[in-house]
Amino acid sequence: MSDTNDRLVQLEIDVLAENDKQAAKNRQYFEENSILALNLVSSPGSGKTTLLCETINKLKSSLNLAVIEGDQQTLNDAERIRSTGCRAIQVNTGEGCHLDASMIDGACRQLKPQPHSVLFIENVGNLVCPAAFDLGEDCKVAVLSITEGEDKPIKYPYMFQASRLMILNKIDLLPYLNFDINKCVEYAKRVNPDIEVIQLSATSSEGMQQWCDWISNRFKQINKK
Ligand SMILES: Nc1nc2c(ncn2[C@@H]2O[C@H](COP(=O)(O)OP(=O)(O)O)[C@@H](O)[C@H]2O)c(=O)[nH]1
Ligand SMILES: [Mg+2]
Ligand SMILES: [Zn+2]
Repeated sequence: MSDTNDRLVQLEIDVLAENDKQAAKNRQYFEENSILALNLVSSPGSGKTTLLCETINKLKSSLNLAVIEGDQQTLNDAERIRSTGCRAIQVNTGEGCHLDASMIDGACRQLKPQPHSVLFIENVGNLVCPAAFDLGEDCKVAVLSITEGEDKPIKYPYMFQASRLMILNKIDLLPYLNFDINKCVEYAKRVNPDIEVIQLSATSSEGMQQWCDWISNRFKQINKK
């Protein structure tokens, strides 16, 4: 490898090590306050914000919720979330293509999620580097919409390895597409045998109850500790 490549690799290692230190602090803060932080990762347009709005509408009467929205530009998604009545803060990453742990630290200082609450983090749409950046979350949730094709878990394996749950969204469109759900689940399990899978449609509501139950169960588990 050339000197330049060596330096680039070292820089990447340093950046990730620095991020991991802040992520550990975030995780401690979340644990001490019994905050369930879920990091939603996906490509742009898989339906994360739509899913969050529907999820908030279903859970807001039973759980305390807040959202950190990550996008390169615009305040659109935070405004969509706020229209549900839920507190939300937008983080714009500019040229950056992922959220990092210090951005979450800064956002939490402003947002002040309440103890015993669920904090959803919508990451920047990108199936690549958000996999490498720990935010201190309880877990990553990969949202894959069926319009993207069933091969994404093997094309972007790190994201699906890093996620506890894969949501297959937009199943209302199944009649119009050649999407092989069994194959997609098999690919996801090939890269992560422990990955859980929920099929749903954020727009038709099918499967939404299973997802809401999944959140409530995780919330109960972290509150038992
Ligand atoms: N048919 C269908 N469309 C959906 C569903 N969920 C989201 N969408 C649409 O997908 C597009 C992108 O959604 P958005 O929530 O902005 O995705 P994000 O970029 O991941 O936050 C919008 O036009 C949504 O209406 C779904 O379950 N079914
Ligand atoms: Mg969005
Ligand atoms: Zn990135």
